Amino acid sequence: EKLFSIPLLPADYETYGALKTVRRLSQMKSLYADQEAADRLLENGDPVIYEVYELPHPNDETDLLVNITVLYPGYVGDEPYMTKGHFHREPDTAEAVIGLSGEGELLVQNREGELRSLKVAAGRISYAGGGWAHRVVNTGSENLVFFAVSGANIVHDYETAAELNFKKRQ
Ligand code: PAN
Ligand code: ZN
Repeated sequence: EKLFSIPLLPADYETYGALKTVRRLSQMKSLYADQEAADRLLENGDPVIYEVYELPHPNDETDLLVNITVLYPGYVGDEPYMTKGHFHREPDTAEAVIGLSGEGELLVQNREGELRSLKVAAGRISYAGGGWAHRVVNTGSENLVFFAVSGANIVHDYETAAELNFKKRQ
């Protein structure tokens, strides 16, 4: 359905048929700097780092992707929990992140290697134009919940972004 109005809450998204993707540490371990700390965490289970709620949508250039992400608080060594991070490939279009609760940073890096950090908090919009790989880091002690909107025809390029190794600098 191309007309809807629902609350910007994970539970309402699920009721509306959102696909929920759960990202655990084991699925993104290599992205963290401290591999020994990651191994120690994995000995005691496999913590959920974040969950993405994606409404069903046509992969159409005339539509929008309107995801909610719940990024949990925590650390791998001294590095806060973060999303995997990606570029948008074909087309390399922008993304806006709107904070719903909690606090953190939108880390972005371009293909020239320039690294920038934009604040994410409730009631704020952070905007990354095309050409910026983007990842969100939870620097607080509560869930960081954010809404992200981009064109619906993007393809996520995780591989190139993983090579950047863009990190929260302490
Ligand atoms: C966001 C992200 C979401 C999860 O909706 O997809 O926060 O992060 P990763 O996709 O990097 O695992 C977005 O940027 N969409 O394009
Ligand atoms: Zn994106």
